[in-house]
Amino acid sequence: MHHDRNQAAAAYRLPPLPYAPSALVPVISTTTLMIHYGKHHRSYLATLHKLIAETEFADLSLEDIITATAGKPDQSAIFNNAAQTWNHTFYWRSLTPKGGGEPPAGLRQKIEASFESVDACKKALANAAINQFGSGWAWLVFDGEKIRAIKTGNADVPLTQDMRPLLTIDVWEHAYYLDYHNRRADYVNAVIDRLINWDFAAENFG
Ligand code: MN3
Repeated sequence: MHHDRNQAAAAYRLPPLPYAPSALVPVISTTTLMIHYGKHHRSYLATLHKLIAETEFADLSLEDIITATAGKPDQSAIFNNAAQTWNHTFYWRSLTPKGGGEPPAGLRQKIEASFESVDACKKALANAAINQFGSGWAWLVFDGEKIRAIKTGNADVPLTQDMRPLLTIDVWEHAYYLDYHNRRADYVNAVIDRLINWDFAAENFG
């Protein structure tokens, strides 16, 4: 590898999982986590490397690749693999073994101003996740004024819509099918009740 690529290349290494693969049991099984992280996430990153080698994107940060390729049909393979790489890193951090419960005070105030209550916010996030048709993601985002619950299809990420992601839930079938089969709502509700990382969301809210 050429020396001036080192900095960009570092950004594309698979970040370590922030916990052991068994840490989210019983909500997410060790097998699901090992395949999801070790195969799916790794494969998006490996494909991205192949696609951008020797291109104008080779030295860009992941976020810059996503922004530069969003909405361009001839760059959709690069966009999809860059966004899926980013989304999964963000998803691992959106979960934590002793998660769920209530958000910290600063974030809670903003949630109550945006949704009336923390429970209403959790319901809106669950509805976004359950109602996403096909593969995609549910997100809490800050749009500059309010916190909102939104959904995106396939690899799409709110970064390209000028919204700041606070946390995400992966609703691709590979995220839950081994553990929950077709019961996506059970996966989503268990994640929100027991794994969601409100401290991470508060950190992103700033
Ligand atoms: Mn996934």
